[in-house]
Amino acid sequence: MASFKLNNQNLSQIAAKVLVPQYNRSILKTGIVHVGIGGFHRSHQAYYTDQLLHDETTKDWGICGVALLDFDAKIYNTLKEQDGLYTLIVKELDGSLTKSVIGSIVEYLFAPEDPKKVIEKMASPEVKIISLTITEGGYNYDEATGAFNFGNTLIQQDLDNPQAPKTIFGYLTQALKLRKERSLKGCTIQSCDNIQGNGHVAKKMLLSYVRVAEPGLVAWIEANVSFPNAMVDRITPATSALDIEILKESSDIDDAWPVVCEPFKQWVIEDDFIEGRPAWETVGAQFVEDVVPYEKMKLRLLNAGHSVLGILGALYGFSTIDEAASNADISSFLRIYMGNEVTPTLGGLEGVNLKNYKFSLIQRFGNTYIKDQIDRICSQSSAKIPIFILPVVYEQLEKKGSIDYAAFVIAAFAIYSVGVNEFGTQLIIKDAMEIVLNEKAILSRKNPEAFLEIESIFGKLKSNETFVEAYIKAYQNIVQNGIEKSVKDINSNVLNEI
Ligand code: CS2
Repeated sequence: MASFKLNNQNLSQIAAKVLVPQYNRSILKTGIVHVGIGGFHRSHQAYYTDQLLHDETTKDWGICGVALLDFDAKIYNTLKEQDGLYTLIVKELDGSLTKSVIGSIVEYLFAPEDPKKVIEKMASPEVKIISLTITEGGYNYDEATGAFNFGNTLIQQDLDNPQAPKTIFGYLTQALKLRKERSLKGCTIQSCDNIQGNGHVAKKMLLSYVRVAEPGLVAWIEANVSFPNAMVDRITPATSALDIEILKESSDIDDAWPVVCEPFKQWVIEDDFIEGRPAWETVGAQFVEDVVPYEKMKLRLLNAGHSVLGILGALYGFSTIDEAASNADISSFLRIYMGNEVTPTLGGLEGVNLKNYKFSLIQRFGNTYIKDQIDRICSQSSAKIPIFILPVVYEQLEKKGSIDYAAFVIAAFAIYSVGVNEFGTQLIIKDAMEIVLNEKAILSRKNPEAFLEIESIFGKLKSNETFVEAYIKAYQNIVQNGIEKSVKDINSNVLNEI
């Protein structure tokens, strides 16, 4: 049977097999501009919003998706050809697929094609929220100092050429400037990235830029723009050609870029939306006063857990996260890391059963249907490690707690960054710091400490004797005895904690 290309016109045929939006998309106002319309936005915020739009009274919260980078042309073109529609495929724990067509993205813009249009959209009075998934590295701060990185050539270009920006900071500055000049209201800038205090970081970085680019705008932003913190969560691997094929075969939908994800989802948000917000709590989001404990829990357990599985898994020669999670030694390593090194840094979490949370993570990582790619997890580790792993190291060093497992992961990452594992498998280093990582990794073969000299990742860690000692021990153990034996060794003296 022929398949139907996913677009408005074919929705009624598609509805015979898959749930489609039950609301009138053509009358929605665009209340949200979202920058970064990758898989995660489409499995998370756009999904929650779609659920909400099924409530007939809600018409103000359509989303305009902005593709910011040249690299994003493909997703822009796909959304354009499909009238903003895409299929969300939830891979349930029993392997069944729950599919639905999501309709909350009602407009889409490609910034490199028409920067002015994006600036105007962000400044539009009906837009109340500009939300972001621009990745951890997109916030442009120096890990070691916490300061905005003016050395970035794109930032310099935005300062020289403000009307045709390339970075999110250039866009936001121009849009907020228009709002001020036109005596319009402010808006909320809502980060949806995996960063501790993501709202605070977004605010601090934007203001650092504005202080140089448009100093007259600083006070207006402080008074008229809010930056809520949030914890976001839903594992969303890269879509494979097989996912596209299966969708076509099983549901007759020809979708060039469906999104696949796990059933679990969580969104904990600080209720600080200066011009109002969708009632996302009616579709499962939690609004709380203080997001910090939730963020810490998620970044230090889930995201760090992913990095542990990804980096060790790559050295073992695995290609998906579930393969790494089902290896008994890696799994013990992860449990001990979570129990002995992360948990002591989490403090109390009212209303959250931490033990259950950790157990549920082990189950989520082990979901054999998700096939989350180790390459995806290891990509951009230079931005992830300082957020997911190093804060735990600093706190543990301070209170003289264990750091051996974290040091082992860093040593494994130094070995990973050579680009090939001990079995001869090529490892993909997809990272903004790829060249430095690789150079230092090669130097580390003679002198393992060389890797810790990358100050923008490791700050002053190279002068901490306790850490360096544990790191060198782990490095030498891996190189001399191989990854499998060295993971067994480090696990051998410790109870299988969680
Ligand atoms: C992952 C995240 O990028 C990573 O390393 O840990 O993408 C993770 O899958 C999401 O944060 C899940 O919410």
